[in-house]
Amino acid sequence: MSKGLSTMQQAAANVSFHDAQPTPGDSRSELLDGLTRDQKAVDPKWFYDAAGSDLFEQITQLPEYYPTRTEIGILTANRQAIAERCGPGCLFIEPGSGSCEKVRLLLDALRPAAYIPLDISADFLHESAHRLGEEYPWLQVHAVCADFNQGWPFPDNLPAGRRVVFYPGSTIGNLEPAAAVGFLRRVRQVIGDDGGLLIGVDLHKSSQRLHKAYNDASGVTARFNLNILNRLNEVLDAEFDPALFSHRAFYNTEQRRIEMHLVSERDHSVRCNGSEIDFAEGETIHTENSYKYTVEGFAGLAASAGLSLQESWFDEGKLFSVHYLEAA
Ligand code: AVJ
Repeated sequence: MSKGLSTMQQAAANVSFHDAQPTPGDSRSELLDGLTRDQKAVDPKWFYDAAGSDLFEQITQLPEYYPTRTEIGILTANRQAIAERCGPGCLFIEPGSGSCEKVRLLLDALRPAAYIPLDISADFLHESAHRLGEEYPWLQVHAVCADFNQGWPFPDNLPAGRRVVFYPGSTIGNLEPAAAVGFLRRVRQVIGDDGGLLIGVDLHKSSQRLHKAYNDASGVTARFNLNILNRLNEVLDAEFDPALFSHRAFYNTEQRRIEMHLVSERDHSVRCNGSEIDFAEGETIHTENSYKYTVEGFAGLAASAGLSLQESWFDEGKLFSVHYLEAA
């Protein structure tokens, strides 16, 4: 295998696993760097340990959190039109594929030559790809364990076909606009001149609606946010006390992004990696941005990455959008 890929196991005839052995970044120094800035910050990727993934799953079921069910509705209602855009026999590539749930909504209409899920979590990827392969015996699944922020290593035994990248969930909203353009440029590289991108993007809307989606009445989002402190305690050998922080989420209308923060309830210092980090009362750790776009705004962003918007699908309330793009 090229590019350092090795085929690890063959679970079923139609499923193969490839391990790109992502180089572990220096997690400690990355986290410490964020926590020693003027505005303390932690990257939202740290939310997703086992407990955090479970809490996010609960978030997707909340009455206030409209994105997941709305996107599922859009994909389901428009699968025929989406499949026509992607074309039969494509290579359907999903970075950050997680549980491989949403692709199931499209597979029967899409009939891709292969599905290529990329995920950094090896165990989760193996299990999800294996289950998918069992449920869809006609489907070739080439699962790649990789950090798609470092590169998109593909196995060299892929069938021929146009490459279409699938990036649902408005995950792109976590990125600052400049980084989002960087991600889209990478996609443009991966799909070449004749491929496509199918992407889910949450839409700009009333602050009140957005506020409720990130401040649910049952407090699940608060628990999700606070759980990142447990992660810091593990990775940094630190002593953050979740009882001394509270959840804050608001819509920054100027930048059109939800910001999530953890607010220190009082002046205190936290032992962390052998030294102390000081918090003033009211000081925050910025844990997440979730950018919301207008169609025009997203089309402009994509255009600066060499991608042109071909078609968009919405729910009736225009809460969420799914877009199909091609090389400009
Ligand atoms: C997974 C990044 C799309 O921004 O809505 C949900 C994460 N954070 N509630 C989002 C999240 C708080 C979610 N994304």
